Amino acid sequence: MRIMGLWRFLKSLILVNKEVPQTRGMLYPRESETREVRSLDGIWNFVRSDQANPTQGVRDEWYAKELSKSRPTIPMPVPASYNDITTDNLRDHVGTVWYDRKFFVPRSWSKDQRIWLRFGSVHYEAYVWINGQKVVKHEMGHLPFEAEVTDFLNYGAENRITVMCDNALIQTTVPQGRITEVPNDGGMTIVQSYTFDFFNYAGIHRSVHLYTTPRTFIEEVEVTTNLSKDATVGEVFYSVSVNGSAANEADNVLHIQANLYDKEGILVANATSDQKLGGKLQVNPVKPWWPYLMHSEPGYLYQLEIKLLATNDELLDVYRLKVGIRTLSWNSQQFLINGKPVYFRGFGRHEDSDIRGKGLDNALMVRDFNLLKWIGANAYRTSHYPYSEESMQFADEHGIMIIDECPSVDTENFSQELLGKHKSSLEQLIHRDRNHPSVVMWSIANEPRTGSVSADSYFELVANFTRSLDKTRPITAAIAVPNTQDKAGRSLDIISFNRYNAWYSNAGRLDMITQNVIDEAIAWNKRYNKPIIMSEYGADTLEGLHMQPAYVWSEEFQTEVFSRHFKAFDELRKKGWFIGEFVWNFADFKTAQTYTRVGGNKKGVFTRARQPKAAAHLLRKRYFALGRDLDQCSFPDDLFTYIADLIS
Ligand code: GCB
Repeated sequence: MRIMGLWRFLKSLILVNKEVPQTRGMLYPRESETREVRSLDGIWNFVRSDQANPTQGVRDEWYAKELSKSRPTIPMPVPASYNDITTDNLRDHVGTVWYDRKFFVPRSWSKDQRIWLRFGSVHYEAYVWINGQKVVKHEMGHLPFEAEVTDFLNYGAENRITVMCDNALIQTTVPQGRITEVPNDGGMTIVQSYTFDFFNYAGIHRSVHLYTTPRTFIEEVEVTTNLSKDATVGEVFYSVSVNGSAANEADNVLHIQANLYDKEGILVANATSDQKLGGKLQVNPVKPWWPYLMHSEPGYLYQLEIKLLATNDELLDVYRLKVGIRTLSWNSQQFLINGKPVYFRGFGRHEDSDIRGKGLDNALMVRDFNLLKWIGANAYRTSHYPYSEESMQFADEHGIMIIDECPSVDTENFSQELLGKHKSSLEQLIHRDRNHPSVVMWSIANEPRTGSVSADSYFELVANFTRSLDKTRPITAAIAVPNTQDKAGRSLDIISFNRYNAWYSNAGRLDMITQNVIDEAIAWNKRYNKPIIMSEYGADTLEGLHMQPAYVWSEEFQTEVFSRHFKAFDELRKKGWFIGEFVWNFADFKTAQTYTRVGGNKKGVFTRARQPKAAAHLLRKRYFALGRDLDQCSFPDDLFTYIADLIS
């Protein structure tokens, strides 16, 4: 046993940099004059496998016919997590579940085009069949995947799609978990455990689309932007990849016509590509993309129209996407957008709500953005996994800055296989999100166990890999080990730390917050000479529980905890290298069952139903005060409640 342990330890020290599979395509499905999009969202049929026999459905080929022919099915909404839909213990199911539904493909789609099937995300692993034939397999929640299904479909006829989804997390999945078999009253049962603090919701979490492309089509568009020093001239660099036979014909020189339109739909720049299908558009005068409250017109987006043309100028394909023109830069003290230093004021969040779990919900998304703007936040971290593409587009539109986090949380037991998956999660994330102006930083992990020796080379490899994919954004990770033990910080550009003073340490001691926060931030900065963010702080709070003097779990306590942190942050801001404060959490959210959680994690500033707790009003005053002081924003009329004309 001890020899095995030693061997595992030694192996973890000699991690090597292996290639990871490269994502292709995956442009967000959009209609155009050359493309059609259909949604497969709705009510699907659902079967759970026997926990003790998770591969039975594959062996018995449940995908070969309708699921209802193999097992009784129940209705299941898509998109949604399946866990909280039923009244039985589906919530705690471990292993595989099955979905199917029928759909029609119009006869017109059979003509000279390609059909793609795209999932916004399935957690955690998905196997997909069309009419009984396997079309794609994908591992990793929260990220999209797609497959061409042109040759699998019946045109002008009915089709069947079957999905098997596996929620099991083990030591080499991202995130990690453990599956154990333990005795229960009925004999033995399978139990999923994990150390991270949110419920492992599973299922078809985001929309399922069928979309068409021409035979030769725009497969990828990559955009980067630049601004002149005086911010009057903007540049948009685009690079396009094309897929299809026309791309390989020697006498057919494909080219791109790129047109850029402003918000009013006026053409402000156009260009024809070079032979590599890339080029530059210049906008003069430009309206840069600014974060919310940093400018009177935040989130300014242009529309980039990409037209793929054949030699004879025949139009082959058209794809449009929104583009924000901005620059990012950073040094050992600051993070700057369009040359202006940024002070982040925001939240760690979760995709989580009652009943639908982590399922995409447009009503919830719009409500959340309304609350973010109401409270004066300018940023959030996608703790602890990539959020929906729809929410990324919304953040672009509203000027909310995003620290974009991959699904690596509480990472430990660093192995070669885990490293490969971790890198793949970042590759998929960056491929998906690289064109979003709202994405200003990559977070490569949350609370990894960076005290261990093997974390050193592991995070160096992960950070270098991330940099090799995108040099335009800085890299961070939210670290919780004491700075004296940490081994990952040297590989990052910006240090984020999570700490729960007066909660997990010195519970209830409001007098032990301010100085501890100041001391710890200074220590991180001294150790690494990099900008510092406090990426998590907070206190569980039961809405409606009031206690004076403040007592843990009460609304008064959360308010006081925030206020003591604000004091520390204001001290730290004077130092020049402290660049942001993020409350944990935006809203209450569900976790695994433990005696420290009452119906879930209650550190939300908003309840799970998205109503403010008392501390929300305090936080709102602070975020707007910071906005006015740092970015000259104005106050909303209702920020302060009239008390008496004795008080100004
Ligand atoms: C943390 C984690 C977060 C937890 C939070 C808490 O440090 O990053 O996922 O939810 O603490 O409330 O315990």
